[in-house]
Amino acid sequence: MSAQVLLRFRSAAGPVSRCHAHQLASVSQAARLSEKKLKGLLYPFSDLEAHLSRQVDQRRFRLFQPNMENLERAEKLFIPSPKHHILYSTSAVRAVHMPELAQPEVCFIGRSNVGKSSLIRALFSLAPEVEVRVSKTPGHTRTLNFFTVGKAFTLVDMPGYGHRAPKDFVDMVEPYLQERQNLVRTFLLVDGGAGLQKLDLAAVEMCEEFGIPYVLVVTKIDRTRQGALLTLLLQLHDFIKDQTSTCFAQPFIVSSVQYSGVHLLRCFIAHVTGNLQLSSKPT
Ligand SMILES: Nc1nc2c(ncn2[C@@H]2O[C@H](COP(=O)(O)OP(=O)(O)OP(=O)(O)O)[C@@H](O)[C@H]2O)c(=O)[nH]1
Ligand SMILES: [Mg+2]
Repeated sequence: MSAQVLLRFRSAAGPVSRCHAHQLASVSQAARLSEKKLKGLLYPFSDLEAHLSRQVDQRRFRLFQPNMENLERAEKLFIPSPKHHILYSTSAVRAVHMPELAQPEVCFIGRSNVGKSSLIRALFSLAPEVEVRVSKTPGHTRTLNFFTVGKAFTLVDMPGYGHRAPKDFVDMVEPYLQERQNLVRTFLLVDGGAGLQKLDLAAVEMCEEFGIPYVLVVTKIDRTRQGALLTLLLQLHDFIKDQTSTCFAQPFIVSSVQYSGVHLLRCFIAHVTGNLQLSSKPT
């Protein structure tokens, strides 16, 4: 395995210790919070609602709003067990080196430093043996890194585009996005503080050109003022409506530091990979 591989599975054997998992990593742990804080953590848009003008149709930000029972059902997929291994599988730089897998796959793309690896680390926080390295230095992830989640799905971390991107970024990422048969959803991360940048628009164009289903995810919301975040969300909503055709209508918002939106994203991944049929009880 190359020294540049960022994500490493430390120990495939033995019982899983969750002693290092963040205290808000699971729904049951988070349930100790006050009702308002819990709601803000699981459904981060709820913290912004009060600041929205009544004229804005808020339903469009709640298209995917499963109840807590569904969040907990989805979470089980992210907890390893002797019959359900969650592990780093391999890294690749070219399509020929990519593992041939039948199970559904999701991938994470975005500018370097936007928080892709951090979000994956937060998603896998209930499987702490899966070590995900992040760095303040942009351009840290240099390869496509594959993680298998039992037989349920595969998750792929990608190098970032922009500053310090690998020279062969395009040769690495484009064929993957265009040709990967089992890719069911691409998560395109946008920095909450920076908003949609030129390079993000190029990534959107690429997804549109390939006709692949993708979702916008706004990262680092713990560092973004609420007013700025709301403005960005409204802008993204109009952008998705007017300028995209394969983008999911609702942008997700997350903080990998505070875990906001992470449980909801786990549930969305479980759903789009066909591992969770949503029950219809309201939130
Ligand atoms: N405050 C805050 N910082 C974050 C968050 N997510 C990531 N970061 C920080 O942003 C920096 C970059 O994070 P990474 O996860 O390595 O970013 P990346 O998109 O994987 O970057 P490349 O691999 O270089 O493409 C690190 O210093 C992280 O700690 C977040 O939700 N909140
Ligand atoms: Mg990375």
